[in-house]
Amino acid sequence: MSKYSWETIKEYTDIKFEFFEGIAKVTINRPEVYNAFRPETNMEMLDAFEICRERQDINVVVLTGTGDKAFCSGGDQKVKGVGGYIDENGVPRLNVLDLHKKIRSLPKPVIAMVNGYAIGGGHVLHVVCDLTIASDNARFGQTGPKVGSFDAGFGSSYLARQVGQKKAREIWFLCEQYTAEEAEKMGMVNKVVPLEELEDITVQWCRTIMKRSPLALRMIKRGLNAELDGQHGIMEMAGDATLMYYLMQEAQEGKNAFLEKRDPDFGQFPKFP
Ligand code: S0N
Repeated sequence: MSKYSWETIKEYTDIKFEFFEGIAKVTINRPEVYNAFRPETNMEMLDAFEICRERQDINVVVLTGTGDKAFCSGGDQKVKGVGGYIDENGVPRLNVLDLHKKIRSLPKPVIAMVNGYAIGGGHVLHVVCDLTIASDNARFGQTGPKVGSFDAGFGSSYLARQVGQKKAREIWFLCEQYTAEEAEKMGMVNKVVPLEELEDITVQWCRTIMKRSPLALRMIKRGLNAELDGQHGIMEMAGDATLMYYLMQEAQEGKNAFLEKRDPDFGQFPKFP
């Protein structure tokens, strides 16, 4: 039971989506399968993250799982079929990849609050979040090559940026589990705390982050992503540069001159060295 007054933002089947003092919390709510995701779970999370992007009163997002056993145990093996995870209409999907992109693109910080197993695709979910705070009972690991799957995308390349190439290969090749403390030492977890303090510390971190400049945080996230994301990362960073330019008088002058059918007077604006 949380001591914070989380208010439901929207009702879903597989997730809880709540709000408290500027923080949105997305909770995978399938404890019977250790919060494994099925296509519907990912569709709901995609919808929730889109709301996080749009809502002005949401500053930071926390991703977690219900209970004290698991953050997320990856793709639901019970609905895995030929070509992917089978949705309610019988269509095979790999739509957790869309969620990875969504989390990385979100112009707000996303914190994984890891409250137990972060395994397989569940491990990748914490990897793609901006920060990870883990309870001391958390366990981390990939299982793909053991259970017939793999993530050669962010789940390996971005993981390698966090823990180094050798460790990333070890994690994927051996499919062992690592303690929260080991994961912190490797550099893929920011902080390990007692389970009973996990939400408190996460809220504390959110409150600190919310005292910082949102636009500065946004640009830092973009820059750190761009370093790994190639043309796509540059495009997102360039998009934000355009956004900031549109906030300036210099950009307004161009538009106003067009609408007023005159030459723009760009000479009035400073050329910083
Ligand atoms: C988490 C583990 C280690 C916990 O072990 P423990 O404590 O012994 O508990 P269990 O008894 O095993 O589990 C408790 C109950 O939960 C069910 N359950 C657990 N995990 C899953 C799961 N992933 N799917 C369905 N059910 C699960 C158990 O069955 C049990 O329920 P009952 O008692 O009713 O049987 C351990 O559970 C474990 O190892 N779990 C499996 C971890 C795993 O292999 N996950 C899948 C890995 N693969 C992926 O995630 C796919 C990656 C992916 O999604 C992807 C990647 C790239 C591109 C696209 C995709 C994509 O597919 O979309």
